[in-house]
Amino acid sequence: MGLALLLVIWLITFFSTYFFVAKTWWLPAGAAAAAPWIDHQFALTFVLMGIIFVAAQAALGWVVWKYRDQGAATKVDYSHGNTKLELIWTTLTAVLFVGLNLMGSHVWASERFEPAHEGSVKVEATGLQFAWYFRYPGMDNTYGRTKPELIDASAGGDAAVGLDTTDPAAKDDVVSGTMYLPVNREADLTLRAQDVIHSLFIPSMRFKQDAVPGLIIHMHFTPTETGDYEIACAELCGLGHYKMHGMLKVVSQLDFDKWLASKEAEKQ
Ligand SMILES: [Cu+2]
Repeated sequence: MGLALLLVIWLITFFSTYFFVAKTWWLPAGAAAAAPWIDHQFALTFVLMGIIFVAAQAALGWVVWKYRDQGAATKVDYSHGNTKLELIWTTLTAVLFVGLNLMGSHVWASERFEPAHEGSVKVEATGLQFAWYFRYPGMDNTYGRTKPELIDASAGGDAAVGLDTTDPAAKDDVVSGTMYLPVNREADLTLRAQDVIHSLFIPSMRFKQDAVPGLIIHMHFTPTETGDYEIACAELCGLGHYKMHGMLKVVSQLDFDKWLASKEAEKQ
């Protein structure tokens, strides 16, 4: 029985680890400026935790087998354990945990707490059940006023975000169901949510941030390769959560300008 348990524990461990080593379900290739940093941090965390996980499970299997019932009717005695060993592994875990957090905090904070660079392109992402809308401030680079009472999700477009068209700053605002961004230019993102918490997840951009009702959250990232990238909602936000899918099209500056101009023309 002890041997059978050892085999089961080891088999589950090695079988499940295999998929991570073989990268069966891995992230798509990174296409943002911060992707190499984030991937490095991600890989480092994974390798360290993987080694610890495999070692701990291997040891568990071995202990289960070594201390199996061997039929001897000796009395079991209580052991407190080993204080020195407990201190060592608790300290090591704390050092590892705090260390990894400190290493990653720079990348994390630089996208959130530092403002976007001059010349970045402004985009506002609004999450609602169950779609993403993206708003561009237009020529004046100023977002027009929005009002909750003007929100009409079923109408889509301007009404979906509750744009107040009487505001002069709103005249040139462009609302789109697809996110367009020029390549190699920083995107200055503003995240909003209308109903419940959503999470804007663009795996190729290594971007994931919650959108919370009542909060305006700023973040920025720089796409470095043109192409079409999937957007998902990474927060279980209701029955239609699975279909809260969008697309990000990273295009040249010229194509971006053309697209924005055509959307402006549509509004006139
Ligand atoms: Cu959602």
